[in-house]
Amino acid sequence: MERTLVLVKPDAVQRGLIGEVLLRLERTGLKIIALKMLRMDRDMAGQHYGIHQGKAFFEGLVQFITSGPLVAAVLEGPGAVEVVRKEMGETDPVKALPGSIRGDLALSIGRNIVHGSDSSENARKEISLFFKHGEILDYERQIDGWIRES
Ligand code: DAT
Ligand code: MG
Repeated sequence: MERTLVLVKPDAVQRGLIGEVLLRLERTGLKIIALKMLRMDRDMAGQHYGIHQGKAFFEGLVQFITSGPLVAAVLEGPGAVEVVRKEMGETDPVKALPGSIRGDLALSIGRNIVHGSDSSENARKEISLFFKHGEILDYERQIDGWIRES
């Protein structure tokens, strides 16, 4: 089953939106199989956002993501990566559609509330940066038969 990494970023924590963001993602039917609060350090931020190293916004991005605690989660379900990206909306909240997390809750690209992996392969790498094996829980929910066919 597909998995994706979600970060409820420091702006959302400060604004009291942890529950709101997780609610919107959880109610899709995706299953939360790992969850923790932590503060990223520069080294971890560099690894997580390594692909953006050298870009004009990189330093600001690292400053922001390390500026306070965030919530990290692993969500599992069919099409988890795509479903979370759709719920998040476009990177720039001004362009993100109403109904999406960023469209409804944010205004600025550098304070855009939420991260979701952009591919299954990147999800695997990102998940391993945030969670040890034992922190990811393999469990069934009785309701799953009402959410997916198998
Ligand atoms: P996403 O978070 O939608 O996957 P991304 O991977 O392109 O977007 O960029 C990672 C984060 O970096 C993004 O959530 C916010 C920040 N960012 C991206 N482009 C930016 C820009 N042009 N100016 C400022 N911050 C930017
Ligand atoms: Mg990205």
